[in-house]
Amino acid sequence: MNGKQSTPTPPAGQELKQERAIQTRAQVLTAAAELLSAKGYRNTSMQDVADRVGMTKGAVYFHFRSKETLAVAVVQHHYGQWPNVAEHIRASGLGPMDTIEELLNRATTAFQKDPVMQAGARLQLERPLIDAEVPQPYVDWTTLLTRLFAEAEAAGELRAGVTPEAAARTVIAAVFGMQHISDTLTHRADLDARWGETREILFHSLRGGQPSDHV
Ligand code: LUB
Repeated sequence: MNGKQSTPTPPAGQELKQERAIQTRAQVLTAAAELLSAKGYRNTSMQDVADRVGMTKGAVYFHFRSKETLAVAVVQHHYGQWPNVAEHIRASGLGPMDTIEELLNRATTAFQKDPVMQAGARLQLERPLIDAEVPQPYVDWTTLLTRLFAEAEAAGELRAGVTPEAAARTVIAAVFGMQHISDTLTHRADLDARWGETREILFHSLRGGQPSDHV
């Protein structure tokens, strides 16, 4: 900061209004994610979103100028939260490899409980239907995990001969495939069990160096 005040402080009333607008936008996003994850892109209308959130269609359009924009925002949000979650876990004192495991535990829980995560996954499968620039799938997660695996390597936690990039790509392939198969076959009812076995096999082959106190 250079000490120069670049944005004048808005009057209190205006701040409140902005705060409410942010909250409303988040409510619309959540309602849209619930509908999109359950019914898919084609069968969800802006009117459905408005009805679910108890607003007029015009009010929804004020926050998202099209269904395409809303779908893209849901997908962006589905990726956007994870770097912060990773940082939070890392800051809690876990080492890099344990951080990766915990991050994926949380992603698995999100696949079961978070409509934004579920909608994001569904929208990526439906991306040919969406006439907008939907973020490229897999790349954000691969970037995030590559960074964490590089830290694991530096800490001597990554098995010798495994590169951070290959580890990241392999983990994302496994986790994406695992949750997709679980969704297709059981609507993710068996996701905990499938993640448990995937995690054991993956991390057994990824962890290296001297045995740590990890159990
Ligand atoms: C993640 C999905 C669903 C990967 O990265 C992605 O694009 C993902 C949808 O494409 O899960 C696993 C964390």
